[in-house]
Amino acid sequence: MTQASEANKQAREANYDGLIGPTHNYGGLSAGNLASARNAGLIASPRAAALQGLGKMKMMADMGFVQGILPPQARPDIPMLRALGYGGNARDMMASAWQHDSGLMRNLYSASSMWAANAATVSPSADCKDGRLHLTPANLSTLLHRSIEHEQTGRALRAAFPFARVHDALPMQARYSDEGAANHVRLSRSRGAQGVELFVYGRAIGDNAATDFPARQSLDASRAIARLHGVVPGRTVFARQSAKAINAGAFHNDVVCVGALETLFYHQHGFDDNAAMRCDIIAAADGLFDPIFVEVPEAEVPLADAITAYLFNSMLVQVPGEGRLTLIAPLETQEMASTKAYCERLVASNGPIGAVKYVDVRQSMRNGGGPACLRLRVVLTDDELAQCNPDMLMNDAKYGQLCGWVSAHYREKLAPDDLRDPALMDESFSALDALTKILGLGSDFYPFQRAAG
Ligand code: SUG
Repeated sequence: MTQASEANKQAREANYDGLIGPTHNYGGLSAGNLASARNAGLIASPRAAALQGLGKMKMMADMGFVQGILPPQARPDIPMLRALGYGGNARDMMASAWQHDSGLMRNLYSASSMWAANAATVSPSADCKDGRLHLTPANLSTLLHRSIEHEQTGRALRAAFPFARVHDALPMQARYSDEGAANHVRLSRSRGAQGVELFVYGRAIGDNAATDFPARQSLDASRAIARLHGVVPGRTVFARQSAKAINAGAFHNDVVCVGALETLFYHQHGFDDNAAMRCDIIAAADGLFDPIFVEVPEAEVPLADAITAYLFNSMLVQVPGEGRLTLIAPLETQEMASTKAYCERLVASNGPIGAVKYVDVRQSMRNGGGPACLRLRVVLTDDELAQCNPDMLMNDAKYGQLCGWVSAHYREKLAPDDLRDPALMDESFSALDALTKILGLGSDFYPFQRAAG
């Protein structure tokens, strides 16, 4: 065995979750995301949301996984108000924006950076020609409230992974619209071995398979990322998400598909051409591993049920010391008859998935964000892990500190009209200022900290 492959064996998958921010609310901002539309205007609980997210992170750390924390972004986005021509101090700008364009203010208040699966596309060092970990922050150009995330996301990723190659987001243009890891799956024999990267897109330039809802990932974006990361061309697959899935509310591929190690778990209607997708993966994996496909038939779980219950927006993980995989699904999957029964059969079968565990992330789920949306998977060798920012990793002490921080700073309830309260900005910024100390981010991490200096 070569030295390199020996070292590769020591890699593991870390999950970096987006810490849910103090302005979490139900803004109805995401066309094509059924939960966001259905729950628009509900009263949110930022505190419960953040504690649910922290509970999931703690559970993962307790199971023996490396668990990281990505900070929320500063909201409202004051620099964006200035860029749009509002003047005066922050309160003045907000007052006139609320008066002239309340929709804009609702976008600038979104806590959407919590959905870390959209933070970036990640290619582990074992897949990249230069042997480095590559990350490209997603430009999220389809929706205004998400398009303002990428710059600060890049800053957070550079703080978390100082050794990695963190690229800039792709150009902010429809041709390159990119939603990050939510449309990307990596399959491999072991974490540290070279893998196959599956890029899933919803539309290509010049095609006319129109969808009722926006197809947020373009083929050109996926191709550009594969190039930027230097992923070996023969080991990449580009597959098209089905228009049927997008029209049914699967605004990201991770609503109908999840993969881990050799296993791809997906819905019958997830892809345009399942057989071609499987053939392409088998060819790309030749000599590396034998892919295992678990296709969920429409007859057992109708697409609409899969999307409502978020069966596939689960984390598919290999618990340290266990052979078969565990699916970490939202409680909503247990509450839907078809998905619950399917999970029972899945576990009872001899397949690659041996357990299902349910977690409560209801506050996020009401905005269309399940357990998988909340995390960014990053495969790290031991060497790389040793260079990660230790303050951004979860452990018992960090969990206690962060729960205390949430309880001290977050509102119990946030109704749509509460966003008009200028005190919310002050509360949020003072919470985030305190957070920079807990996560070792420095005193110039947020734009409001830099403006003050
Ligand atoms: O982009 N929801 C997010 C949910 C993202 C889920 N992520 C993954 N599937 N990986 C979105 O649609 C709703 C915000 C609101 O309506 O207030 C929102 O942005």
